[in-house]
Amino acid sequence: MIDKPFIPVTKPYLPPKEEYQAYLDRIWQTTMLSNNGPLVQELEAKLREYLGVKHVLFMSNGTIALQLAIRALDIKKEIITTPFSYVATTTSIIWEGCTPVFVDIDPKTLCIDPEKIEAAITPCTEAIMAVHVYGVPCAVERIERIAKKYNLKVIYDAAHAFGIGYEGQSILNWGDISTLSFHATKLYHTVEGGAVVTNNDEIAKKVSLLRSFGYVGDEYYIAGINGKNTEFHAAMGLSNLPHVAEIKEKRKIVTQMYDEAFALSIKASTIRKPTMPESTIYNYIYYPLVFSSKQILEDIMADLSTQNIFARRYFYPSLNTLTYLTPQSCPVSESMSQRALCLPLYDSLSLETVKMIITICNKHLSKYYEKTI
Ligand code: T4K
Repeated sequence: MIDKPFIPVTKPYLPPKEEYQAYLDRIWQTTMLSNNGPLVQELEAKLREYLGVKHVLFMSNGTIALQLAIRALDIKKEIITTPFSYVATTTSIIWEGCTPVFVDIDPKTLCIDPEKIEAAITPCTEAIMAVHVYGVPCAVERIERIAKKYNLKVIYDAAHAFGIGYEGQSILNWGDISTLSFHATKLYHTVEGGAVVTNNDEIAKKVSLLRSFGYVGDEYYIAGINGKNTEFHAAMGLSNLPHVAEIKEKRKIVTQMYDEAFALSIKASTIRKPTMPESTIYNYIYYPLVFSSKQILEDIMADLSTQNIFARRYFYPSLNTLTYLTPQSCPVSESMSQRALCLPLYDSLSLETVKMIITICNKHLSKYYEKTI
């Protein structure tokens, strides 16, 4: 047992208890606990305004949001998707009875490579499900052009893209649907939770029905499911929302410390950070580094763990290699997933700990740096 504080890759923000309690008092007054209660409605209204989008449908998690997105768009066959993501991106496609067709990623952004999408389109392709991985915006304009040309639907898994701005507006305004995750490990959370975001009234109406068993009153319209979330989760979301700016600011400070400390290694190409368009307003959700070899990553992870510090291999393995799928080749993603590591990043992470993480990383990086000069 190591006698050192446990430093995980992330730690949830918790709001001042009295702010959460004030919302709980309202639940005790109304005794509405679930089924689209007043706090869920208030949260959805505040999120619409905060995110600058037309419809936000609060869900029980980000995975059901992806599944309902697929259902609402009536997709049944092939979905072109990225292999570099959390496993839920792929499993949601499988759970909806569709086939994931993997297109390799752009080594610079780590998002789906738009240059490779057209070659993967078949008569069975119905949609593109891309991920703004680590909050890095996908090549949305090019994806839109391809989707128009081949009459495909576009779903953005925006689980990491809460509050991301691109070209002067929310990144969530692209595609037919974007989905969010409000899981405890996210920058903004509702303990468990997620959302479907769309600017299309018809889609919003259908998702709303699908989320709640497919009926309203005595009218049963479609075969829905239970994707609802509760008043308690909405209360956490309402309590956390006013603190997002301060959470982001603290994460930004840590990010800048890492950036400065690793500048030399980035220059020497011992490590790389995913690049994003200049117009991006970032949310500081992750601090990913891509090392020049798997060995450096493993050495650093092992050394950090001796100090009870746990960086995480988001995202490993590359999803095209999942054993329950028909093998498909995506060499860039396979290589990146061997070498990508997220360092601890959260608002309450002490700057002393950040310095320790930097010292450990640089001890290893300098060895490789010396070898290259
Ligand atoms: N699409 C994408 C691109 C996603 O990244 C995700 C989820 C989804 C879709 C699906 O959304 P959800 O259905 O989950 O809403 C985590 C999260 O469970 C998952 O939400 C997230 N992405 C994924 C990237 O990461 P793990 O396996 O890394 O979580 P875990 O439990 O190991 O937590 C990491 C560290 O955080 C722990 O070492 C300690 C700390 N922690 C965690 C929790 C849950 C806390 O301090 N408190 C906590 O309550 O998956």
